[in-house]
Parts: sequence; structure tokens; C-alpha cells
Amino acid sequence: MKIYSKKQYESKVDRTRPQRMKWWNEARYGMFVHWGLYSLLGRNEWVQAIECISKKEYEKLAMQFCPKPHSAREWARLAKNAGMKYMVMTTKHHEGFCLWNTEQTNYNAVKTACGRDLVAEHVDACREFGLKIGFYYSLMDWHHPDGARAAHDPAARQRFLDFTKGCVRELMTNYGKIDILWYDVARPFHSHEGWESLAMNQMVRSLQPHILINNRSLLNEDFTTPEERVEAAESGREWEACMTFNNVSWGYMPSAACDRHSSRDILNMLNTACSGTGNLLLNIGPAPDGSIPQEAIEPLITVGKWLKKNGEAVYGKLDKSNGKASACGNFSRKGKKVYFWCRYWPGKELTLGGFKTLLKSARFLINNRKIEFEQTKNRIILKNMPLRNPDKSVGVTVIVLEFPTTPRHDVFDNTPALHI
Ligand code: H79
Repeated sequence: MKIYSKKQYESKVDRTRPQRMKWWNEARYGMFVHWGLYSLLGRNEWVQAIECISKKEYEKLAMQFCPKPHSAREWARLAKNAGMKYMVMTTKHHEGFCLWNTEQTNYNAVKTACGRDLVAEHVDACREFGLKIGFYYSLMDWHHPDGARAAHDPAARQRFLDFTKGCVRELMTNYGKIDILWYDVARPFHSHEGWESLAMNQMVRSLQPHILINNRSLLNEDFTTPEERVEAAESGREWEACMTFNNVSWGYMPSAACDRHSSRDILNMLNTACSGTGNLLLNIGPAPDGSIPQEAIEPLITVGKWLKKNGEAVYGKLDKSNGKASACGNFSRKGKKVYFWCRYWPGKELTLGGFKTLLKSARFLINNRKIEFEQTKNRIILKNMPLRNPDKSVGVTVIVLEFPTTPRHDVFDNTPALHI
């Protein structure tokens, strides 16, 4: 295979990106699934490293990991009902245990207690429920004998690169069309040259021409990946925030259930993602038997019901909006339509500052009921509204403001002291 230079490769990938990313930009919201041997211990997916568990001791977990068949169907059903459009599963986390039928190592789900290909089950479940399919793959590997010494031993490095490319090639070859390749932690090397990411990702794209690749093989690729924070990338870059469900652990951790996100938290994250035209990849850590932690189900379903009624403010191509320009909520925008997600209901009147374009109409998204308004040169005042927040499920009501053109929205230009 001819390997293109970085410049040639990137310009080729840039050219096809808008078309490749169309579904992703419209999907907005996906499920991350962290599942592996660490799920058995229930104390964070880093447990092997944090608790200094020897490789020999940790390996024994592979003889206990035996989830119920087709657990992934349960996740996919939940993702669908939660309004999520894609699902990204850990095929191999830092621990090195492979969840698929790999020829690169016997340390895999098929050759140990489980005896099944869990990646195949994930793929089947996604297809059954109409979700796009993502594979998480940790480059860092604590189990492979060369995973650390590759950094200073050229022969070890070559073996480790062959192993890595072999794994990635299998994942990109044996499961039909895959939509996302989500690399993680590029240790022990510090550059894309160290990993030969250019050659690896060109192989990936030759096998999966439509695929989206994240930025963690140390090439920019298709999107950036803020972790545990919902924060827009620099302009011109696509982004996806990945978030745990409890601020503590990606892997199953029952003791952290008390810190779960509420449905309001999730909508807040989703709102921030929408206002900056990014995506939200929200994690669940299934139990070792494959079941979904109870604490995740209710908030996800509640948000899913909300999205059924308010999805217009979320799905489809969005434009950047002037986020956080109100204490009462946040915005998203599609062209001339601005969606104000009101989470702190101010009562009968709601004022939005900084709109310089004449407003055509204001209405509630859920029932199209018109809202009376007055507009001055830089304020819109919505009038005769209900006294309390009409959304009884999550307490987030979306108001649609329609303008004749793309609205100008500059909040603080009326506050000269802020510009000095
Ligand atoms: O797979 C998830 C994390 O395990 C992985 N990326 C997401 C998607 C990740 N690997 N490394 N890091 C994130 C950053 C390092 C975090 C650490 Fe720690 C701080 C490792 C040890 C201290 C967090 C806190 C994990 C253990 C304690």
C-alpha cells in the first residue's frame, strides 16, 4: 500500500470530512461503554495500576469474566430509548484484555471463561437497534510483554507495533462496516511517528472508507475529545465531549452510584454540547454480568422522553450559538431559529439580552403555543408566560425564537467596562 505523506494524507481526509461526518453532526449524542476485567473488581478501570496488582494476579480475572450472552442488546435498547444515536464500546482497555476473537493474543474473551466474541455481540446489537457502531481501542497496553519496553528497545517496538496493527486490522476487517474508531492513551510513545499512526490510519481508511477517527493516535484526524469536560474545540475542529456517569469511574463502580448524574445534569451537558455544535458521548459501565447499573437507567430514560418532544433543538445540523448568555438557561441554534433551553424559570416574564435582529415569533417547542413579546434595541422580553416551568419531567423548557435572518446576538457590548 502506498503511504501518503502527512500533508497529503491530511488534505485528503479534510476533503472527505464534511460528507463522512454528516451523520455524526446530526446525531449529537452517543453512549460510551466501558467493560472489561476491571468490571469484576468494581473500582475503576485503572484498578490494576492504582492498586499495584501484578500481571499474574490480574490475569486470573479472565477465568471469571463470563457475562450473560448478548448483554449488548440491553445497552443498545437503552441507548435507543435514551435518544442516543451511536454506541462506542471498549474492545481493549489499558489492561490489554481483548473482547474480540483476536489472533494476536490468547488474552481474549473467546479463549477464556467467556468463550464468546463480545465485540461481535456489540456490533450485532448496534445493527439491531439502528445505532452507529464505534470501537474504542487503547493503544497503551499493560499486558503485552512489549507494551512498556517498546519505548527504548527497537525490536520490542517493532513487535508491539505489529501487534497493534494486527489488532486494529482485525477490528476493521472482521465486523463489516464500522463507523468510529476511538483510540485512547498513546503511551509509551510520544508522537504519531512512534506509533506509525500515519500508516496505521491509512490502513484503517482503506478498509473502512467512511470511518471517523478521533485524535488520540497523535494525529488530528476527525475530531477532538475533551474528557470529563464539555468544552468546544478551537474553531473549525469537530469535537465530542466524553463524560463518566459519576465523575469517578468509566468502569463499573457500584460504590460511586450515589454520585450519578441526574437527568438535569445530562441535559445541561447536552445543551452545552449543542451550543458549541459538539457531541456528547455519555458513559455507562456495565456490571461484569453485562447488566446496566440501575442508577443510570432512570435518568437516561427521562432524558430520552424529553428528547422525543424536544429533539428539534438537538438533532440535525446545528450552528454555533452564543452560549451561556443568560442565567436562566442556554441556547442552541439552527440557522435563523434560536432555541432557548430554560432551566431556571423566572416566572411570567423572561428577558433575553443582546439580540439585535428583529424577532419574528416566539413559541414553546413542545406545543407551538405562541408567546407574546416586546423587543427593544437590545432586549427581548417574553410576556404572559406561565408562572412555573411548564416542563414537569426535567424542568427544562425550550422556547423557539424565530428571526427573518441569522440573528445578531451580542450580550455584553452594552457593558463597556467589560471591554477595557
Ligand atoms: O477510558 C477512559 C479512561 O480510563 C481513559 N480515557 C477514558 C476515555 C484515560 N486514561 N488515562 N486517562 C484517562 C488520564 C489519566 C488519569 C489518571 Fe487516574 C489519573 C490515571 C491515574 C491518575 C483517574 C484517576 C484514573 C485513575 C485515577
